[in-house]
Amino acid sequence: MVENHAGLVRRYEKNPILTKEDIPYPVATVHNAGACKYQDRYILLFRSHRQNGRSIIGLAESVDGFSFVVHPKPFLEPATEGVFAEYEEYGVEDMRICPCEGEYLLTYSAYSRHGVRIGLARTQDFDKVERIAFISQPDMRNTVIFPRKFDGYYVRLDRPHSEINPWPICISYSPDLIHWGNSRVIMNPMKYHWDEMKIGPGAPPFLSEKGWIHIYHGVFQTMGGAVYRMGVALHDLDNPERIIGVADEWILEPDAPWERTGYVPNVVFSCGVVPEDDGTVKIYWGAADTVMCVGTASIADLADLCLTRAREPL
Ligand code: BMA
Repeated sequence: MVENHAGLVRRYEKNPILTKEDIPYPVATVHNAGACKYQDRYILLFRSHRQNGRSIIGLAESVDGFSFVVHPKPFLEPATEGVFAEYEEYGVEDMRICPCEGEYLLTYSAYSRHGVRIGLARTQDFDKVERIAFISQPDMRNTVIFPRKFDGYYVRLDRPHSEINPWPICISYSPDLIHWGNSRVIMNPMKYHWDEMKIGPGAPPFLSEKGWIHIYHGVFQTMGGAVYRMGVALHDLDNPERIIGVADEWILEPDAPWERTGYVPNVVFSCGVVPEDDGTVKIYWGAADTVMCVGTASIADLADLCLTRAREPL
């Protein structure tokens, strides 16, 4: 394992763990995978650009979380009929696997001539997928659902866009997964800071002893283009809209050669984590929108960083 500059996230020494050569159908990239553990197997639902520039979702599985085998067929491609076809015409991207109350909720970006909105699907077995609904209007991306309900409500973090306050993280609630409301902005990008241009939910939140840990992405615009890094925030255990602390420093930035160059240079972007019983978490990220990587971190260290090196969330 090699330490990154902050030492919190340890990169797996055999990164990248998936490249387009591992995919048994023609694709240009494999990145931004949702992740979970299902029946003692690790599952990645990754995004791939087809050679027409539009994205689909593929499935890979592993027994150790590091060495993955890809299924022969894609997991989800744009729908061909009905309302889903209309809103998925340009592709499906960046799927999150949200384990919630005994099932796996899947959120993804659906692109079409109408913009980008969030699709919600579910699976019980990672074989059959049932699309449920679109749960946002355009333009919304990056939606993660907490692993449990709070006072009977599902809770999600998402990321809308407005000209007045571009790209903050919001929270909203739903009794039935379809109708969402009571939304509030709970976290903003910070001026002249590594996440000043935009922030967005990354992986579904997971538990630490101090609260829910949410790994998010932050973007900084430079003369050489945007740089995508990862940060961490700690949410209250019983009231997830209360952010206890956001770490002032990023936890991972593009550094390895395959993170610095590729389809989109200087990107590390996580859609999935797997918390383990030994107090560590496996963090999966897409590198330069081209390959998949993994690293590990101590869950307690991530929580501590949010408490000891905090900045204001709003
Ligand atoms: C964002 C999304 C991500 C992507 C990132 C960097 O806007 O499209 O899927 O990884 O840009 O290109």
